[in-house]
Amino acid sequence: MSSKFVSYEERAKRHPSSAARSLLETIVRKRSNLCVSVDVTAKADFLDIIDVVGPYVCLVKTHVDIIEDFDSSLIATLQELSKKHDFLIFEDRKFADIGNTVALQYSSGVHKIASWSHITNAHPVPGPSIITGLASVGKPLGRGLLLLAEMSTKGSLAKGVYTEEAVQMARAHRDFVIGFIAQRSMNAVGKSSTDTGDEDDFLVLTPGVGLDVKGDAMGQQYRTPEEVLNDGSDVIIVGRGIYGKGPTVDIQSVQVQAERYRAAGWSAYEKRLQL
Ligand code: S5P
Repeated sequence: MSSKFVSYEERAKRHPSSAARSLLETIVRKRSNLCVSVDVTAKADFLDIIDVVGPYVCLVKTHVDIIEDFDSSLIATLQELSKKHDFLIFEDRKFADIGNTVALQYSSGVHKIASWSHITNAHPVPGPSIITGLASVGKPLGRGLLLLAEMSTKGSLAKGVYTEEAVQMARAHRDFVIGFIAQRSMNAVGKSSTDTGDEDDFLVLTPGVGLDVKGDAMGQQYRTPEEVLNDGSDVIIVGRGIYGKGPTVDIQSVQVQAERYRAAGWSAYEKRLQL
């Protein structure tokens, strides 16, 4: 029986983008479609969590601008951990400015994101120039970009025509845009059922994933790995569900939760191949 979903392995073989292929190959090698979002403010916690979740993830998502004691040694250690545990790095920078400004924010400043982050993301709100600005820095380095086509929060404005336009922008820049932050597959968005054009294979990375709670006090909304995989998501992004909500990090529990979410994401993937 052939599934309506194609396996990661098959997609890795034929994906035109090397950044997308790298992520798909990592997913297959590690049997993990889990991305852990490490949103903590102390460098020591940040690196401890990554060292512990490393074996269970295909991707580590960062917000480097929230780290209080950031210095360049943090990036060097992050890169060592990425090699040690075989995962890629995604700085969740959510660029949203004119092309010239985002190119500078991506390449320069304290964080020099393009030099170490395999994948980053941008809001499509400024229009296609945000892609050309970021591509001028990221493409020569073999980086990949995700557009925020939808968000996980209550009352998000990223819907309807906005989402459709984001997908059209991505189709026009397939050489750099590898996919979306979204809640479902975007491949068919804006296409009629009789469309015989190019088959898209955009990756979909989905935040707002939790097994125990449905939301937080600030508008976040959670769905289960199975729900998002069945809607066509490829990678689950999990933050507090893994590293907890308390002021201190319980590193043993982080390991248990990372394996729990890895297993949940992978079994949801294996189930959908039967659909
Ligand atoms: O729509 C979105 C897009 C993103 S990238 N909703 C999100 O929650 N995110 C990010 O995913 C958010 O910035 C945070 O880093 C992570 C979710 O964290 P959690 O603790 O709620 O799992």
